Amino acid sequence: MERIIKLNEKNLQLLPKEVSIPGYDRSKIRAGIAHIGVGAFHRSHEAYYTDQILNHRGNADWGICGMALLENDAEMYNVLAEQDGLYTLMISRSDGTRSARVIGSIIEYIFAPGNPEFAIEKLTSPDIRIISLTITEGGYNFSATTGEFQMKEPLIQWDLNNPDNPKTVFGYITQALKRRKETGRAGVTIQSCDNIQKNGDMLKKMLLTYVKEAEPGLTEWINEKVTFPNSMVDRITPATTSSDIENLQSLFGILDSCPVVCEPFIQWVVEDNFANGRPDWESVGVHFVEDVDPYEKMKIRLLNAGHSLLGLTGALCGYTYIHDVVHDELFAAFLRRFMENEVTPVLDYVPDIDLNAYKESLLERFGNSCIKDKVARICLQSSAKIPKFLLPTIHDQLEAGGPVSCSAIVIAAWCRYSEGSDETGNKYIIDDDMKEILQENSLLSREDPVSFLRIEPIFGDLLYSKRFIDAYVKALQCIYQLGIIECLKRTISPDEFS
Ligand code: CS2
Repeated sequence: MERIIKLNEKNLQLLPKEVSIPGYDRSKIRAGIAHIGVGAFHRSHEAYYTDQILNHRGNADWGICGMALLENDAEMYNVLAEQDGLYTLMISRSDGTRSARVIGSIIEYIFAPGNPEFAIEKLTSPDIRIISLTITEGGYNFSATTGEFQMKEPLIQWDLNNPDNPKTVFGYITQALKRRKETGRAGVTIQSCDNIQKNGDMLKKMLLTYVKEAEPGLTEWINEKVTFPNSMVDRITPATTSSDIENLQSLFGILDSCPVVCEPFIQWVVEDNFANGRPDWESVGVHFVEDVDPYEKMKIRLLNAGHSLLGLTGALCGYTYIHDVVHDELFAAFLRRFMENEVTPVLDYVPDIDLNAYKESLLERFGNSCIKDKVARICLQSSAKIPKFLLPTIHDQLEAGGPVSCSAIVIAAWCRYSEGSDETGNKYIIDDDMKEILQENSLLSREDPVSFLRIEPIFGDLLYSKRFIDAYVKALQCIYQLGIIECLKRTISPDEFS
């Protein structure tokens, strides 16, 4: 591209014709949604759906005000501010074709640590009718084993003592709801968009526990005026790299410092339970249903757990990209076996979904080499992911007397992964809030094979299931002695696995 255009409002009309740009006048859009956690996933998913509906008449009240609560979101804030909230979404298909669309739905952006009062006031504003969140699986602050809110966490304690200068989502939202109640404002919907089963119910439970301690008088008002729809969200969205930024320049002539690359597939299944109106997202393909549970269960236990399976086992062989892992027939066969034998039997009936086609589509989606999704992204924060993605399947199978051997291999691979180097000795960084204990217990496992399972906040009482321990120890010994490839081979041809 000869001509490079810097992305901002004033330059929108100068962009090449093949780049879609907002078809609406952004100056006429008001924010009706405050979104906390403006990472790549929000920008490929909810912000994209919302950008589409803003092109339809009658939705001008449903722009997004992005909100960053974490100090390390400052860079993203500065870039988005410089680009007037605009960024490019580059959809990469597996045949190598890409399309670029400038998303205009984020019309305001607030960096809360710089001015918490301003952020609280925004969340209190009557214009804001939906507060949505992508704060990652770890952001909900519940114990993996008890499911209870962790009141003793230092940041939660900080918020309890500094209600006007909070740091966590619980502190911010509580303060805003309190002010809404005091000023007689209407209710609001709080919409979780994270990969947690019954994410809305979970969020409600966590928030009410916090509120009981921080503002007990608010509980009733929340029960009456605030809804927490459950939802299943889906679109594979890798972290943006510098080569994505370069590709956008060379292919489309756009200079954008915070583009997002994602797959073509997108899905959002939401419980239609909104306290104070919502955009007509159904007109752009969002699926509203009465009960999201079977959809979430299917997605989290097949897609997300499938991802972790590929990431943790693939990392041991030194793979960098998820597509390379799944293009290896052995890993693909292992994934199919896990989905078929261990996950499918404990799923519920999912209306309107052909489960076999869904599972095959996952292999295709994981295999998209053009999105360059990294093993490292999948493995990060496994301590927050595995308890939500995989442990429920193991527990259900143990209760049903069904197979757990593939799941045990994934946990054993996670233990071996946590040593911090792959099977050829290459070191990598373990990006996990629990990395010290993970690494310590994984190294101890060479002597005491169940040491990793002793991490009680993750595994709870799994340590007391003899059937699981047997499968796990067998898998771990096999990985230690013969390596992950041999371990998978023996699982795929069980006769050889004695
Ligand atoms: C991934 C998800 O974080 C992970 O481990 O499984 O980010 C996954 O890509 C998305 O949930 C897809 O919708």
